Amino acid sequence: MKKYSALIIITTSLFACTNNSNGFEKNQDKIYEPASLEASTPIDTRDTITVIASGANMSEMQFDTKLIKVPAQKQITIKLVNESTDATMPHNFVVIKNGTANDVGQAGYKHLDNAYVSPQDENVFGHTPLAQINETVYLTFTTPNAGEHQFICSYPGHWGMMKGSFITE
Ligand SMILES: [Cu+2]
Repeated sequence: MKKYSALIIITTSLFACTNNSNGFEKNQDKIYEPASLEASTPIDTRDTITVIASGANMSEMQFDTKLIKVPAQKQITIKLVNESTDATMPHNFVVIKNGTANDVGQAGYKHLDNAYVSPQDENVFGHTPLAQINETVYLTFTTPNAGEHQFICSYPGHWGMMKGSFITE
């Protein structure tokens, strides 16, 4: 019986490590598999990966994934659904060079007219418009070269929590 309890504790702490302290119980990797993608085509396009943003406030806000894995140099569509329940929680989805979240967020701060992304930002591969609550927005773009990139929500104050790995291979 004692052994059994110890095992549960170990399992629980492993789980806590991989899920941060933010309670991402809905969090799941999104790995490109042609059969699993929606055939729906918002802008005359191909493969769509749906990402859901949720949370009623700054401590709950989250994407439903921390890892998106897609082919390199392929045109795909990201469908961002904003399921946040409070009007102060607009979100976007921005694909950026690895490690540039703060730079992109700071640079975008003044650019409400461009979904809080600086139009000239060389760290940005692509971004959706801002999605207000209950809105869905799309990004159709050609994925970057093979490597490890990131995605964030660049809405002011969000990119620290709303981010994940965007792997192309
Ligand atoms: Cu956000």
